[in-house]
Amino acid sequence: MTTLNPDEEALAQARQAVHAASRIAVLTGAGVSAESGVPTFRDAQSGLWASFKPEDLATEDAFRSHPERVWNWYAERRSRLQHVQPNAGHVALADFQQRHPGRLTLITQNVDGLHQRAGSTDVLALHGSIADDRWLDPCALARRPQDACSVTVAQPGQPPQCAECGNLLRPDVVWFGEMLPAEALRAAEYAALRCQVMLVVGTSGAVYPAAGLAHTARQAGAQVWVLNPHPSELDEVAHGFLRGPAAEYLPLIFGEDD
Ligand code: BV8
Repeated sequence: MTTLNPDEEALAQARQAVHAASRIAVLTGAGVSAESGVPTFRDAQSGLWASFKPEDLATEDAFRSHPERVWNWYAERRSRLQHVQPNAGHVALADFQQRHPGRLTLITQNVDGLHQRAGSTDVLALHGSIADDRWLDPCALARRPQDACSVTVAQPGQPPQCAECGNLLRPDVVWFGEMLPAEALRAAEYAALRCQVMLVVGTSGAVYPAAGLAHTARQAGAQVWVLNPHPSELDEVAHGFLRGPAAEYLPLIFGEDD
């Protein structure tokens, strides 16, 4: 009998727990996209953004005060995403979901769309999508609520603007201080309450209410695993730890039965 090293032991236990469960919840953060080459949310900002903290750019106030700065931060992140692919971790989750319909609920804090591009379905995207835009304000000239702005003029480096009322387009993400999409959050809370196993992957656990879902799962009796090469603020609710990279560990946990 070969003795497993602690990591192999933990991986075997996590794989066993996942394959024995009929209701699995997975909560991911920026770390699941790290091996696709997408800087994590709190990686030291580089280049133009070195002097800004993401939390100070990802707010409505920041956008209203410096629309170009915030718009261009998103433009740079969007252009980077044109050149990256989902990694083996994204694919392992998508393949498991396809092999076992209805067994795995994927909840993500990420806005990069890589889970969806890997083939995951019904992804609960708590913080929206960086690929989409929406109007900053209701149309100032609308006679009816459904009359949204339609005419946009786009100056390079500026957010597109309604030529008639001056409204700005903004990224369709959830900024700090903004409510999360109610339906996605409700479904995520439901999954956290009902799951038998929750895997928390690649998140520092600093942002709420998303991080609170791990507490909800733990309190509801689920077995909680944290997959993160580094300590996180959610270690306190974990039963087990997988101290490695998501792109390597997720295929080992969710891969085909031997
Ligand atoms: C809300 C979209 C109700 C934008 C994001 C004052 C007023 C209002 C609210 C608050 C307040 N004070 C606090 C709050 C709550 C606030 C909050 O939590 N603040 C924190 C900073 C304390 N939350 C909110 O504001 C939320 N809304 O509460 O509404 C409300 C409303 C009004 C008034 C009162 C209450 C909205 C939060 C959503 C913010 N938007 N993103 C954008 O992306 O531009 S959050 C942002 O952080 C990203 O979505 C990101 O996913 C998320 C969490 O970060 P992580 O994913 O964990 O990424 P991070 O870099 O931190 O960590 C990466 C991890 O990966 C690390 O642990 C690393 O070790 C690991 N890793 C690295 N490599 C790998 C790896 N893991 C595995 N494999 C690897 N290879």
